[in-house]
Amino acid sequence: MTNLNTSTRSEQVPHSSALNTRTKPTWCLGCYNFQILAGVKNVIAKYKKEDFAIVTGIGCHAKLFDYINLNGLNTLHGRVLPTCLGIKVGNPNLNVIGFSGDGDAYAEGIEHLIHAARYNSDFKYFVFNNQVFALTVGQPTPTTEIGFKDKTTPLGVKVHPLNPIKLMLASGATFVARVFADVKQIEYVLQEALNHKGFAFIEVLQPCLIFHPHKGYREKTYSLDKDNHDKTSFEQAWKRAEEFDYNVVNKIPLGIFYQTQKPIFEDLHPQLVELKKKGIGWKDIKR
Ligand SMILES: Cc1ncc(C[n+]2csc(CCOP(=O)(O)OP(=O)(O)O)c2C)c(N)n1
Repeated sequence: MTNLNTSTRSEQVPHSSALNTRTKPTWCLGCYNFQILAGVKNVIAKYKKEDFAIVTGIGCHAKLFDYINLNGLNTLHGRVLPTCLGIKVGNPNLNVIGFSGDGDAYAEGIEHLIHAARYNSDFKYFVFNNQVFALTVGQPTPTTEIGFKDKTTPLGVKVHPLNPIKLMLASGATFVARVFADVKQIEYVLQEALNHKGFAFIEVLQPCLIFHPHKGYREKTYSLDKDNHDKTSFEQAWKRAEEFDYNVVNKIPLGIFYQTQKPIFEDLHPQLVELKKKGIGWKDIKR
C-alpha cells in the first residue's frame, strides 16, 4: 500500500460516516452488498480519504461507487482493471481499489484480469461473485454452476464453471484471496490487501438474494487460517483452490490462498519511481 504511514489517522477514532454520501442505496433489502460496503468503509475510514481512489464496473456491485464519498471512476462494464492501472500510472501515490461483479470480471473483463495479475501493479481488486449477472436479472456468468436455469438458459447451464482462484494463481497473482460477504471478513481481507505490496485479487462470495440465493452456502465455508494453510506455498494454494469448483460441493475454503512478493509494475518504470519519490502525480509537474 502507498502512504500507509503518512496517511494513518491512528490518533483519531476512525469514523466511517465521514465516507457517507447523500445517495440512498437502492440495493435489495438485506443484500450482502451492504456488508461489503460497511467493511470497506470501516477500513478506509482509518486513512486520509484523499489518498484513495475507487473504480467500479457496471452492475449491482457498481452502485457502491455512489455510496462511498471517494474520488474515482464508475467505468464501463468489464473495464475496471485498465482504469485502475491508468490511475496508478497517473499518480502512483494513490491507493486504488477496484470493484467488479463476476460478470464484469470473468466475462466482459476476463482478458484484463489475466494481465492485471501479470503486471502486479500495486492496486487492490474485489470481485463480488453472486454467480449471476444480477442487475440484468440473473443470467448465468462464467462461474455459474452446471444445472442453473433461467429464462435465457431454460435447459440449464451445461458447461463447467471457471475457477478464478486457479486462474489467478496460474497468471502469477501475488495475493489471492476469497472471503464471504461478511463485514468482518471484508475488513480483515482489505487490511491484509492494503498491507500487501502489489496486485491483490479478492473474490467475495455474495449470494444474490433474488436471482441466486444459494441457501446453505455459507455453512459449507471454512477458514484456511484455522486449517493450517501455508499461504506461501503455491502447491498448497492450488490444492485448496481445487476443493471448490463453483458447482455444489461440501466445502468452500475462505481466506488468503497465496501471497508472495514480486517487483511491482510502478517500480519497474523510472518515471513512476520518480513521481513516487516526490509524492506527486503527472498533473503536478510544472512544464
Ligand atoms: C459492454 C456491456 N455489455 C453488457 C451490458 C449490460 N449489463 C449491464 S449490468 C450487467 C450485469 C452485470 O453483472 P455483474 O458484473 O455480475 O454484476 P452484478 O450486477 O451481479 O453485481 C450487464 C450484462 C453493459 N452495460 N455493457
